[in-house]
Amino acid sequence: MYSFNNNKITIKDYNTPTPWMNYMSNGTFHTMISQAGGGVAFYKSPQIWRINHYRFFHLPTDRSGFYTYIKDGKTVWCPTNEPCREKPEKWSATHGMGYTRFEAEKNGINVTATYFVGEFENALIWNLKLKSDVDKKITIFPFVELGMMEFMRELQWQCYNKHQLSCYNMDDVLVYKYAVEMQPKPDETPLVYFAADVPVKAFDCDRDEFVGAYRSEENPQNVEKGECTNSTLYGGDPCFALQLEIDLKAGEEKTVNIFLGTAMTEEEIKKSVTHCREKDFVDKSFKKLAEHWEEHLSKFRCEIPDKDAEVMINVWNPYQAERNFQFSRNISFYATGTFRGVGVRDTAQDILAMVPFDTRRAKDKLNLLFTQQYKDGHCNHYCFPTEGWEPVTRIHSDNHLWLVMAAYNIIMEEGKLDYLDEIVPYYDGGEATVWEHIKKSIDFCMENLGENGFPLMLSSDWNDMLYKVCRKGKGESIWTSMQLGTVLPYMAELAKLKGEDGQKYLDIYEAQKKLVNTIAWDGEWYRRCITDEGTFIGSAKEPQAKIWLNTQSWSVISGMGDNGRKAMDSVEKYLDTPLGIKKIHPAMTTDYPTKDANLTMYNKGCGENGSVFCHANTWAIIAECILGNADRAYKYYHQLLPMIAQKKAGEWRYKAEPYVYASNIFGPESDKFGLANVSWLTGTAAWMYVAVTQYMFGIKAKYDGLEINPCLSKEMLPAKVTRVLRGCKYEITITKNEKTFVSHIEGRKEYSITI
Ligand code: IFM
Repeated sequence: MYSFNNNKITIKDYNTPTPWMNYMSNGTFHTMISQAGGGVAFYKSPQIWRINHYRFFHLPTDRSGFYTYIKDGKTVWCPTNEPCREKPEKWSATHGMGYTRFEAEKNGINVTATYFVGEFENALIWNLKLKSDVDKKITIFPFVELGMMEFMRELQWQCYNKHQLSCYNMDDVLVYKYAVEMQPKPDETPLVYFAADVPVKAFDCDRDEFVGAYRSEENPQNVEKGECTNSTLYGGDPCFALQLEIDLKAGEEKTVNIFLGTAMTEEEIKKSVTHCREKDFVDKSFKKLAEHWEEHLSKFRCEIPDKDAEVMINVWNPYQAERNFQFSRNISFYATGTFRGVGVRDTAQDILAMVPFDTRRAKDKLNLLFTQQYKDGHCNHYCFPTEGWEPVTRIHSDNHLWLVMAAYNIIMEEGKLDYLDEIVPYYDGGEATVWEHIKKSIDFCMENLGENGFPLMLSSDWNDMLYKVCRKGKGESIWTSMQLGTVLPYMAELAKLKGEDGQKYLDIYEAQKKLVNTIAWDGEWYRRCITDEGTFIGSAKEPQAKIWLNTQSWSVISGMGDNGRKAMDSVEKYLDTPLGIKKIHPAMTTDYPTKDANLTMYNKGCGENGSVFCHANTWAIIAECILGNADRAYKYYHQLLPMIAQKKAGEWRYKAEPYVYASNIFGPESDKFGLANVSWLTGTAAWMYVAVTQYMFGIKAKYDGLEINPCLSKEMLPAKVTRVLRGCKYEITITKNEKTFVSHIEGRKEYSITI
């Protein structure tokens, strides 16, 4: 059904259990596209500048998209396979780094359609290569169903606002103008265009004219008729459809390029289209894209016996992490891109996997998050920098602490303190250096301790669902204490490097550690939190949700848990399944701990209630590496590899892509055990990358150099790794009997290597 080959995956059957997606982006213009050509394009923000219609959760699934109808006599088919009922005789879809390619054949016509977004113009390029065995005249109809740019407005106000839209022809370039009452940022809203680099015979801008009544993308009436009607649209439902006549000589290959792009004015559209139509533009853009990814992925590469792990480590995990860094949790097949902007907690974690690749990108993102911090040290929960909307101001106990971790990682990667001196404004006025910002994070935590001395939960910690048990403001988070414990030594180290006294951070650490080992220890594991009423969640004494994963793994990560080893044994005993580690055990009923302050509305085994929560699995892998348990770390790592979990669960049970991590997998208490959910945009991507590169391979940037401390099981040995640090390339070899050798291949080495 699929095969991996270098930096790509080829899917041979279009009928996958869910759409298997890929993302394309140049940082401004973005597209998500499935193996069947469905998907959505947007300019900067899917919330306010969405280009085409993608109908989430509707039947048929995965519509609409970026389709080209091939009309060959009476036969109509699409190289994307969907949406026509008539199917190609041969077909494959290949997802690569920033591009997707369809190869299809029918009735002697061969089409290769490559979709990508290049660096030089804000456009999705469809590069079509057409070939025929015999002389043929065919008509092709590239088509995009446009939508209102604001998805929520479309759902609510479409009946009025649709009559303010226009879509028209400007010298064979179709233009869509979204200018409606009360839209956000009208002056920054682009025009959308659709152009080809071959003559246009006719076009349609009115979707209903092109498709016809009671029809769909499956069988547009103007394709059936073989001609567009040159419809324009000043009010109604817009589309872009072009009619292109192609004369194919036997054996000859013809190239047609289609550009779906954005520009601010008609003049700019003309310039952009002229540029796109230049002879080498498409080839140059594609070459640049390939070079970009080659460069990006060269920062860390490994050769190991486990080839499934190898392809994830070298290609798909860093690729997913980059896309996740870029899009936060905004838009995927599962997330509609309507409500979540940039989450401080999530994005700060995503930054961790960007740091080894590009510290400037990491710093820019982190600086954005610092603008959401208040002078007292707490942070907004989400912000909407592109849309300009008000942030979500709930105060969580963890957001501000993630900022410390991200900043520390940047300093270690760069091996210099400069970043700490960058000045970033506070959300509530004034500005401060990054160093001051992160000190405030700790201060806020210390000023918000509960009766037992742990950090107050506030509006929850990393586990979203804890919000209900601390509404009265008294609940305390044991996990946040461990998160604090993880970053306090970082603060002490940074203070020392800055020539300041960091002892107070170590003192706080010791005090919290004591609480963790006394109040939080339950006998077999660490408890999770304390409710407003003083009940311990995550205790053997409780009837449900007795053990939670995070306080076990973080007891080790923070170094606080004197019983960390025992706690991690309990993880294996109670939480591990063949498809990954559950977040809690046993799953809860919806009236626990009380009907009014219940922890969950999720069905058992789903989402936050007893699923295998992949993000949190990464911390168990890290904890096992810290404890030196290479075999267990590998077991946890390997069982979550998407292609392995998919094989074990079965492709039609697992459903999601076998090349990217999902957020969670339904747990054994669900009758759908093994169903992977919310793939692509998940914190799993960043943390899994950190887990495998920095803990299993054990290759970590430290202030004065590279630390190499592997924890690899036999399946990963021998290992050969190249890692670029501060412009210097190293080759690290770890032999079967766990001896490590390092050679310096490129760049000027100015720091130490510790093995
Ligand atoms: O930590 C959260 C994240 O912010 C959103 N998804 C679920 C996670 C766990 O609750």
